[in-house]
Amino acid sequence: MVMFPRCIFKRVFQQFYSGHQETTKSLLSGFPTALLHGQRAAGHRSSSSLPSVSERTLIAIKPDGVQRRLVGQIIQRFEQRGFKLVGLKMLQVSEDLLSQHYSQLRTKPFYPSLVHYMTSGPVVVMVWEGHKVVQATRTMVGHTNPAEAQAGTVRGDFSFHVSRNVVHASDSVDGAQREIQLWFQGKDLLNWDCCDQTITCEL
Ligand code: DAT
Ligand code: MG
Repeated sequence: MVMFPRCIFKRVFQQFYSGHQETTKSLLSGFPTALLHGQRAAGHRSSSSLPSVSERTLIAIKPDGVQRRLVGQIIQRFEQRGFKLVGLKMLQVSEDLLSQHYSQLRTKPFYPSLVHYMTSGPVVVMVWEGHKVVQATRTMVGHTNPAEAQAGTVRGDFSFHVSRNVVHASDSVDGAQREIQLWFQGKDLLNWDCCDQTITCEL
């Protein structure tokens, strides 16, 4: 059975009862084509008028996640949830970048070992976009200490010690903005339209 998003049904009913059968027909026939070509259905607002879905966050797969070949599984979780990947790169982090990233932790006793761990191998750093993405990805990542992280979270499923907790996720919208600017240049982030944009939420 072909599934149509609620917004299409709503418009079809409105058009049908107001006697615009031609428009109704074109709405229905146009839907699969629009889907295939990654366009929004007729009458939908453009992404520039959708501030509620434009939130972004920084997620990094730490060296233990990369070494343990967990990159694919971790990315899959965020894709599957419906978030949009707008930036991705792999790099060996410098101590300088890391000290800016973790500036609030510099005085902590574990800071030297955190730096050692984070600079021990490549990391995969990403920017994800979507509605309430900061809060949702924090929940998906789980408690800082994997011993307390729930099963089903990334840390709860893939790790057991706070010193090797596999992923980083920004903890606030402001923090996310700061971290994204630290790790990415604006030109490295892509604005693109997901073909499922009208399927995954009503805007
Ligand atoms: P989170 O990564 O959940 O945002 P955080 O910002 O408080 O947590 O700490 C950053 C990282 O520092 C964390 O992911 C792992 C490390 N860390 C935190 N507390 C630690 C501790 N008590 N011992 C060792 N490493 C710790
Ligand atoms: Mg943090």
